[in-house]
Amino acid sequence: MTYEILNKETLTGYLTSIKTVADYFGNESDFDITEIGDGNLNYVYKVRSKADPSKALILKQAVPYLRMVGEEWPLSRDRMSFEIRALKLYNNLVPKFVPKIYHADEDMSVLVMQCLDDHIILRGGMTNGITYPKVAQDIGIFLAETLFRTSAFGMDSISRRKLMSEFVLNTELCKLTEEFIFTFPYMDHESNYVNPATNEWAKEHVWTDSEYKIAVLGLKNRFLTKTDALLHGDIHTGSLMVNADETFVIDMEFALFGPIGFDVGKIMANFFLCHTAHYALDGGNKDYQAWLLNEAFKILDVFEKRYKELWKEQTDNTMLIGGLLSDAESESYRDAVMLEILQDAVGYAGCSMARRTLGIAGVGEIREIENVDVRSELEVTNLKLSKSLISAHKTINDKDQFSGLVRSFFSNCSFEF
Ligand code: ADP
Ligand code: SR1
Ligand code: MG
Repeated sequence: MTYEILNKETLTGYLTSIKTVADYFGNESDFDITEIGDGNLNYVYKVRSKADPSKALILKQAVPYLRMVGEEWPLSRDRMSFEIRALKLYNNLVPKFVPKIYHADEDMSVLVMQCLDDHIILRGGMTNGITYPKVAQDIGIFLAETLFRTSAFGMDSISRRKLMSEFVLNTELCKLTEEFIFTFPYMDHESNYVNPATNEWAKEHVWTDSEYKIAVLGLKNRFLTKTDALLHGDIHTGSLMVNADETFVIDMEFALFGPIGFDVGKIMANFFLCHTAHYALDGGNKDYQAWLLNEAFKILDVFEKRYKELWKEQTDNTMLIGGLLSDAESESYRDAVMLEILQDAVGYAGCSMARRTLGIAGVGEIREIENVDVRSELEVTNLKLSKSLISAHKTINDKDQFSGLVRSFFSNCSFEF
């Protein structure tokens, strides 16, 4: 089918022509259709059967521009092909953590998938101070399974190179990350967010701090050149849909082969950002803030434990074959690889703190605070944490040091809002 941008009027015709969708809806074609996209890039429609409202599906379509800016910012809709490929792969690797696919159409840049009707975006829940008992465990397992099983320790060489070839041309979204996470926030760039007091602080402590900027460039270089595993590429609390029992990962259009620590650090940073926001959101609810930090570090614990288990189970792979290393050698080599991931995670968490503060795409729990002075105090706090993480990342030797750094940073923060 030739590409066309769908709308509420044309959606029904498109959907009813797809057999899996028609079967799902029992050939009913009278729908309630709502555009629910709150993301930065695409259009997302919830399509519900009027005859049986318990039946609903999601249709996501990429348009040839960046939604958050508009048609004046062209962006290839190829991004949907990478989301489709990654979601198909995740449906094989970790089906319980991702939506089922009903239809995938690369020509139309469309994905029709399971509607997570009983789930909400984790960022919204965390902004409202809700705890989710399973979320850290689920994220840790999701990360370990997807990252290990697409790494050179979890795949044979030929299958892995074929898989890499399916993602290598996700050029435009990789470029967005290169610019919006690793470049623009560290300079006085026209695309940056504006809050005068925050920008004043950034001028003095970020944009003119050579050591910091060069350390960020080191992390950018690793992002560009290190192909540890297939990353989600945009895993933050807005890409997770949750309830008390289940965690789903969505929105994998940024998928690329890159350094494992990027995904691990990015999601952890989003818990730190929310921790900062809570100083203002509910006057510093210490119990909730403690939950946020505990969960962030639980993600890391669960990830590391499961990753090591998978390593032990998988004896022959691209990197290691039986007989190459003794058990003791294997363990010490594995510990060295895990340490590299940890140090990367610390550094990339630092980059995420800065990009969500100074870059165009912020986080709602802070950007939506109306009082600009309060907001600025929180933003400066996030920048200070970013600087600490980035300057320390290569010296962190274990998870406790990482946790100690973040916990002592926050325990020295006090605000009077
Ligand atoms: P974008 O790529 O533009 O960032 P997302 O994939 O993040 O778009 O989707 C935007 C919003 O649509 C999400 O924040 C969520 O509210 C909703 N959404 C996306 N996928 C689903 C789904 N499978 N079930 C229910 N809601 C969804
Ligand atoms: C212009 S950058 C937009 C951002 O939104 C996506 O969710 C990614 O995080 C990207 O960096
Ligand atoms: Mg997206």
